[in-house]
Amino acid sequence: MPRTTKTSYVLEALLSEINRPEAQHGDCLPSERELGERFHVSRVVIRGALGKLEEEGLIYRMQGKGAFVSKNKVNQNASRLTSFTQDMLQRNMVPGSKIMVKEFVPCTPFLSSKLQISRNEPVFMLKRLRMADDAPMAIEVCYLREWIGNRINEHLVDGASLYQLLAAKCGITLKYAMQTIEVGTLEKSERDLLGQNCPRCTAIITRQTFDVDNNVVEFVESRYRSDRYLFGMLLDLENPQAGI
Ligand code: 16G
Repeated sequence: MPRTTKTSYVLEALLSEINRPEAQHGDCLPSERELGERFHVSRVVIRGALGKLEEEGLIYRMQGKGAFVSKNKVNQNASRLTSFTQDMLQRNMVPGSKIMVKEFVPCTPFLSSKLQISRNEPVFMLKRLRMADDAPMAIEVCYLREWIGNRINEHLVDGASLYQLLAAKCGITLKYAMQTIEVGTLEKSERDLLGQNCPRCTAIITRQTFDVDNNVVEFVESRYRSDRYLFGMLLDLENPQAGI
């Protein structure tokens, strides 16, 4: 078999491995020697195939450490109010979610101030693992008012969109949100959910979302995989006439 044919054969095989939904950014590929043995080809052929994958941005190499899967980060527009489902669909990714917990919990002083409700009112808590193309992306813990929880509880199944249910079952029209983004670290239990190869560093986002009548609808605290996300925003000059 000519060398170019062997290279294409190895390339195709590696591509299908990299494109598997389970393959994550940062996964280490086997060494050149191991790949050579697996495909029964020389190291020159393996290097040729790895070189092409690197050119395409599908892997990256680190001196002395090997080759790693590169999956582009999701660039989330942090200035627009969208749902996770919308975000993923816009990127041609399949949104998914797995419900970890959904239950009514007592209100705390913190939640009463975030949801702007009395401390006597129980709160509906929804904890979900959010996925894109079956790969874990974030853990979201969402708090909603009791009446909202009562209306949506039975419709909340894995994969359902909360924002769609808020509109369809509660007649809620969302208007704006106040969001914070900070850097934090994941606990072991969170890494167990997000994947063992997930970096310990995480982006913690809180969101307080309001409806058209300025009522708080949800308070959410999410932990996003720092190797899969970056947050972009459009900045306007404070006073365009005056310049900087
Ligand atoms: C986003 C929102 C979250 C909201 C969820 C609804 C951030 C930081 N958070 O993940 O507040 O609850 O979308 O998504 O963007 P869904 O409609 O797909 O369930």
